[in-house]
Amino acid sequence: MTDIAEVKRVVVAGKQRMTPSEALIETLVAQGVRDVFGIVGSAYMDALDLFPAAGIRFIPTVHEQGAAHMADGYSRVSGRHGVCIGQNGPGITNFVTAIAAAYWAHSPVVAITPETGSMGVGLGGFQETDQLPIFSKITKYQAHVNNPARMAELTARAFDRAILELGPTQLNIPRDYLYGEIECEIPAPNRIERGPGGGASLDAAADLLAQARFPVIIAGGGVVMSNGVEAATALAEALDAPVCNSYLHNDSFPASHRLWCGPLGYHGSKAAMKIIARADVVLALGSRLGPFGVLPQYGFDYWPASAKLIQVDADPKVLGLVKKTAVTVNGDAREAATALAARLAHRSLACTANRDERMGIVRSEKEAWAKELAEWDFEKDAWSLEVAKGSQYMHPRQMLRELERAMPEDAMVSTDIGNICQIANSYLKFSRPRSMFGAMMFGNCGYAFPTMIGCKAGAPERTAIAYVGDGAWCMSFGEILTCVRENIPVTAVVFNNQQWGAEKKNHVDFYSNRFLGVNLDNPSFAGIARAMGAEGVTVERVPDVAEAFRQACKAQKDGRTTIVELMCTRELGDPFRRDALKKPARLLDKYKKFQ
Ligand SMILES: Cc1ncc(C[n+]2csc(CCOP(=O)(O)OP(=O)(O)O)c2C)c(N)n1
Ligand SMILES: [Mg+2]
Repeated sequence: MTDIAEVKRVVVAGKQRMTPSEALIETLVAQGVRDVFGIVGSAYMDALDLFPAAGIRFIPTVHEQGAAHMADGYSRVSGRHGVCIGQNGPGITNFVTAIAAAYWAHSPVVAITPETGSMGVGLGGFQETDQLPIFSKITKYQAHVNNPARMAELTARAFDRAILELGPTQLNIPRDYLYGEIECEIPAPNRIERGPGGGASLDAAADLLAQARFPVIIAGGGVVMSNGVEAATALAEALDAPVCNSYLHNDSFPASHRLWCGPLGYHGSKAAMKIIARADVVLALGSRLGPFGVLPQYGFDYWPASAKLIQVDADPKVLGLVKKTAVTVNGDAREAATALAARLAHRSLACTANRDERMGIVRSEKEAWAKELAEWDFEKDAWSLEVAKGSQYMHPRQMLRELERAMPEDAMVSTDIGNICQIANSYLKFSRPRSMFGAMMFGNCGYAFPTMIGCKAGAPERTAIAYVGDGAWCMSFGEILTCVRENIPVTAVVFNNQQWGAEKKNHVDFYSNRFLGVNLDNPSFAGIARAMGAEGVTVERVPDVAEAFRQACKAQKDGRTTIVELMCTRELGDPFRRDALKKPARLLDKYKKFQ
């Protein structure tokens, strides 16, 4: 067996005769691909055969959805492409949910999708489906290899476009086109440098910031993706402007910094919300200001509607899309932050006059929120009080605080979609970028665990942690086998409240506790983990959480994956979709009682 680490990754130079499989693999090498996630299939076996000799590791997964999520996590942590591949037809349709998730996470994932052979298309042979329309709305670019001679060209373009357009792309290959002989040259990667944005818009943005009396910065995902945290920090310091993280980007500005306020959005920081509510100028740096991330929270509509908004983003299509802007800058977040700081360096700033007062507000709001969280032990609504009464299990907030206390410095944390995972948003603080991997706006249950396996594959030296609710866990725990078989150790923290809690909360709030399909009768998840070759521990008491979590994280150093099953009460925090649900109205007699 070839030792991949020993392989010299040199791409063949100049025009050469080769097979299309060889052209595909050589182009992957040219693009810097080291790992590919997938499930084996006859459709691409001719290319797969060459992976080891090319120095590419094939990481077999349990499910293709897992493979594509892993590619997403891998790309988010490394800033490089994540790549997945599968069998034509069902292997490829299994990618769909995860590619949609990667789309909304802006991840440069390349889905390689072998397709029915060109001579069989339309005949309804085996495993046939039209694979381009399926991905047309969830990819930034679709390359279809319409002739084997174009294999290298189109492969390279799929990789280039994923970086250029900040999102997944598809490389669709009729399976018979991997065979034969072609003559081609392997293209070098075409990386296009991004600039800071237009000079006039940067001037206008600098003018607004210089005149601002209470400037506030929102650091978005673009700050992370552009490696722009230092530049954002320098700009914030130049203005002494408080900085909020955009929703689920808690790693876009260091929590240890005096100007950090915490995340906006669902179960975010009240301090961040109260501070931004005072802004007269908001600089959204590398953020599309997605509508779900700026909704009122805690009964408080914090968005400063009369403030002047400067929005900076690398994608021009998101500028001014959701919130009314005063100035838009189409640029890279890091470059734009640097350009703005340079423009402000020798100017007098209106906000210098009230600096001490502003800093006092930032300090006191942060202290107040920290105190509120420290004293917020459990949910206080009638239903939560009732179900938690007499339960021997843990209040989620107390448990989340313990996890926060024991969080390793180098942690990467992914969060799933669920009530407890969202409450965790208040308790996740990071000092470095590429540390938080929320399920983002596609919001699919089952995201966090496979994504974190991909993160660990991309950054094996860091501690990998997935937060997952018990419902979502059952969608994804199969990938424990990937951790074990492939020696990719991860810690999964499973919040076992025996329910699809986030949806149950809607039954409580809107449907008079008419529960349907939300209660879960669970097996022992720790036991399942052990049966699958991982470690499994169950924790029922708050004082035991931190130690179990620490041990599980430490075990990664010995290559061991641990599932920490935390037994929680059935209490529930604020609902997800208060914005989208209504009290039921029934017009037909037979349904009248369902009000
Ligand atoms: C794939 C998918 N199916 C269904 C949903 C709807 N949904 C959102 S949250 C949720 C409940 C999550 O339950 P669990 O994972 O146990 O976490 P909890 O809310 O109990 O903390 C469901 C079913 C979804 N977001 N994604
Ligand atoms: Mg649950």
